[in-house]
Amino acid sequence: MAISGMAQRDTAKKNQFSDKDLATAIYLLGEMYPEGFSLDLNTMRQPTEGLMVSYKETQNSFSRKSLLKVLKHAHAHENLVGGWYDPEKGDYYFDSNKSFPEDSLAAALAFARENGQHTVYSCAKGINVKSNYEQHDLRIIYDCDMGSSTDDLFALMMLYRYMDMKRCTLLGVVVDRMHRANADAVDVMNNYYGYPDIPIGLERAGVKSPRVFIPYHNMAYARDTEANLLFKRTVGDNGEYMDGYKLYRKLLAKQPDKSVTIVSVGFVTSLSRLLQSGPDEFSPLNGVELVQRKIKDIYIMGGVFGDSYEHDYNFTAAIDFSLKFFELLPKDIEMVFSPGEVGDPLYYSAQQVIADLSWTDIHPIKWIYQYLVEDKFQKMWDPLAVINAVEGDEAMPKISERGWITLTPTGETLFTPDPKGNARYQTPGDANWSETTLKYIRLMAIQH
Ligand SMILES: [Ca+2]
Repeated sequence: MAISGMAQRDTAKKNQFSDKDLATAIYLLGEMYPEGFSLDLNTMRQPTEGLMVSYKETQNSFSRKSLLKVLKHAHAHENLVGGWYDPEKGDYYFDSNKSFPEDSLAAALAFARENGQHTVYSCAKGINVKSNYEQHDLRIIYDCDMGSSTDDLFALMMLYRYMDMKRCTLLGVVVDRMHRANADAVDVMNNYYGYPDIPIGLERAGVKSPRVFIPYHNMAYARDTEANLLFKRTVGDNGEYMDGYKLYRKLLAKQPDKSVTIVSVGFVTSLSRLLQSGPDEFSPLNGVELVQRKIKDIYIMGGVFGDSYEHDYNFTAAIDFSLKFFELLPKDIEMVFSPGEVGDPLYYSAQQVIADLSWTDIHPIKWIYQYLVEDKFQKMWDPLAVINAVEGDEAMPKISERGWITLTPTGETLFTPDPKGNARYQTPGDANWSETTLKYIRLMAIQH
């Protein structure tokens, strides 16, 4: 480290800047970029990629006089300095930075936590990623209608990334869109992202022939030019998937009371069957009792609370199941809805997806985009329910007051405000929020 630090210092010297000159230049940069900047002292340019984390040794270096110490540390390390202006205190903060590749977010976050830093800054995306999250014991069951829109895939990808970041445990995945191929697609995703043993359940008595927006259910059987299967699987062709509601019962029975978070981004068919289930080999409790005992909250992608005349597709397509779900769900379980209008501006184009996955030729999502996706319906609705579940209220700039939500037989979601209600819904963020959130999803997508 010392040797390379010296070498870098020589490069900086070649640029003919004394540390005093540099301190002046950096101070001026701080004034020009109050929201934050990074500077590579080797090139005297702002880095366009890399995940920047500050070293704790230069923490609390504010004002101009601290800059010489910051420069000394930077010369001995990576020759990277950064700064930002704290409007509350009226001080400029400067620090020596360590850079990680853009695809090493988990490592950058771990370093940030070790160094007591609140954020990691992505130079390529221009966004901060929080590192100062509390390590919750967050247990998630992901319930999706895999095999139609691609946002179910991205939401699942986010969950694996959050697992990499030690922010949650994914207990299992329930596929509520019938047919084995849709569960096989999840099997591929589990294996591809390094979690081959996450159990998968499959709905077998759900919505008959629902609309398919993008028929990617055959992804699990993709082959290369020599007819070898492209993607690894754990369950394989001969293994069995448990019924979705049975997997719920098996998983819930083993969890501590009030500890499980459900992320539901498809039909509520398996949840409805769970609520109507009776005692079995996994639990002496009936479905309602088991849900009440074990589930803490449910994050749902769905509902229509604005002026739209179009009813929610997922609830309407499975209306009998949806009505039972709303009727039987115990009223003390927290519900947070992310309606379609919140995700509508998060448009992740096929071109961007393929570019973001350019680090590999073989990737299940990339395969789907290369062969099946025409550029439509690429809005990132489902990942929002995942982000909200893992990151909590902080991730939502706007959220409704508390109330109760009822579902009408025609699929309308009616909201009645009440401070004692169990439900809230996310409301659309501004353009800046939508842009930042999409960049965050894209940053997660390039991790590998
Ligand atoms: Ca979905």
